[in-house]
Amino acid sequence: MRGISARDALVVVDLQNDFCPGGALAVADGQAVVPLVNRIGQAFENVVLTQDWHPPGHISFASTHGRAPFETVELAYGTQVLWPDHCLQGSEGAAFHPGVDLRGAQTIVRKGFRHSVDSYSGFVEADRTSPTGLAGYLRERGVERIFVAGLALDFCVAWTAVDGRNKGFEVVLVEDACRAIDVAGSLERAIADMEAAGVIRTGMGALGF
Ligand code: VGL
Ligand code: ZN
Repeated sequence: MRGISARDALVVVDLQNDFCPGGALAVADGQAVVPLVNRIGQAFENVVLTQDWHPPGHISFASTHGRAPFETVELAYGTQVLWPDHCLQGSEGAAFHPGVDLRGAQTIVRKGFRHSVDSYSGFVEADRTSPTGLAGYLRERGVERIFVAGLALDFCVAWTAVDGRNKGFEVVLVEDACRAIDVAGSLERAIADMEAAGVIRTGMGALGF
């Protein structure tokens, strides 16, 4: 693998309080990713953060449908897993984990901000047609390859990685700098989807971090 240069970007996915222990949609051991991502970030000239950012009553919230978290509903754009209310715009839960030290990060891409469309992916919303602008941003800045890490491996990280491939980027998953939710086979499916899309799976050690 070629060395990291200005043609690379680190995409840090959803390192937010609500995805860490004590948060509304806590990912087991999620906080463990924070120091790892801080370390990786130092090697990159280009760092981008994604931030899950939902309005009250968002369509992905179980409470919106009077259902229980982790059930699913069929929406116009397909099957939607229902989540506890999380990452409410402007809330403490939506803030980045206080340990995140990526002061040099250049852009924060917010997603899931439209009431009726979720967005796991940092590139394209769940309707699979509405772009967030991230691909254009990266391309215009000369980025050809992205490294992806963060939370949760089987949802927002995986969808971001696969869509990165769909948008024509080389994609490297730093797998040990991620943690998964793992509900109803989601982790196994996410790994298979990333493999099929040509995402390169590797870890901190192999990359020299
Ligand atoms: C995520 C479920 C709902 C994630 C976001 O960041 O993986 N998962 N919203
Ligand atoms: Zn969400």
